[in-house]
Amino acid sequence: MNIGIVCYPTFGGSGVLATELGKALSEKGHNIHFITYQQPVRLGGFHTNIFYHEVRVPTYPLFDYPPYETALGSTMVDVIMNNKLDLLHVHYAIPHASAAYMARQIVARQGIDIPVVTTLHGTDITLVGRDKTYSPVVTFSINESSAITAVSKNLRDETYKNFEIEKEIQVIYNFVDVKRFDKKPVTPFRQVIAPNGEKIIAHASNFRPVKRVEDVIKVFAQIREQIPAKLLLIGDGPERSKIEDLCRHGALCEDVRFLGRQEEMEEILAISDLFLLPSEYESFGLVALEAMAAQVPVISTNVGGLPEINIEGKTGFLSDIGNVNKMAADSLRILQNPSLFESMKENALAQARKFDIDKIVPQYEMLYQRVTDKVILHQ
Ligand code: GMT
Repeated sequence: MNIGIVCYPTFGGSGVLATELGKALSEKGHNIHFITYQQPVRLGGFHTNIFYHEVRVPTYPLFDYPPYETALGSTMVDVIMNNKLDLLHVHYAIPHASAAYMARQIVARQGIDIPVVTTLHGTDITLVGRDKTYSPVVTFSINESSAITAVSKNLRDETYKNFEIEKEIQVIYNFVDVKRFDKKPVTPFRQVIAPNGEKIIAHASNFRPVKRVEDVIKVFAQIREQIPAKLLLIGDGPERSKIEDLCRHGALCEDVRFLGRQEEMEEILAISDLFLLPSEYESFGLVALEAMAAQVPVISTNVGGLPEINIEGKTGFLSDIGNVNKMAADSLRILQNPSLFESMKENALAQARKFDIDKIVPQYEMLYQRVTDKVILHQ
């Protein structure tokens, strides 16, 4: 099939998922056309049947706000017409679903019917989309999609609760390529980070308030009071300088490393002993699944889709939002108990396997067959 994938090209979970999906589909023989404003970060390398179409947004002195949605819709039309696309799969509703609606109407005038699959990822529904500035357009464009998917049951339910959705929302969970995370820890790397055999705790996010990175620091401070430990902070975003201040005040600087945005998560997770995700909300928590695939137990909150991924007492522990004392106690329980640690590592990997790329990508292919009426034949 010729598939157009529209996504944010950045380090956010929706862009990562969309890019990994495109790569997996291309390996199965589909032609994938990414339509976005920058090369997606996880794309890398050369792939014979992956194409990248950049959305250019020319500026003009009149525009205080350059009209990205118009530029995106026009690029979609161009790609549909010139590459005989069979369908458009848009990740993150805003503004991708409404731009796809517009493109679909335009090509319909030329006698082309292009199905649109919209995948809801989280903040497009729970934070941004619910705002009344966006909600009528989000509701309309979701309802106009040929098929709608959500990345967890929780996100599906939140969408039904907050929007008047007239269609079925299918849950297709996010996935991870378990093979990619099957790395042996690189001893010299571990020694640089933890020269005296300290435990290594990791957190990765876009450092937005919803991630509650402050709680990561609070939990880490309590862990470090009890055992030698190092904290790796991966990612960047608006809260970063506040977090740096917090580390300085708590005299934690020596034991906290800010690694910035990283593409090779598997290398960092391979040397990590525990992953912290104390978010106020996660529709899924893709990064927690990646940690589990690397056999790293997860300490998370119990919000959103997280309980569907992180299983209490098996793959890690879950706490109420802000309960840093429990998160620290649970972390120590795992780090100080070798047999619990080993069993959680195994359980984490077993749980990640349930969300393996090989199990989830065919679910998208089946959906594509349904909306296009085309049968996919793999050699
Ligand atoms: O976490 C973010 O703020 C980024 C956001 C995105 O759209 O890139 O992530 C959302 O989608 C991810 C992929 O489906 C999910 O794993 C994240 O849980 C979700 N984030 C939130 O719900 C806050």
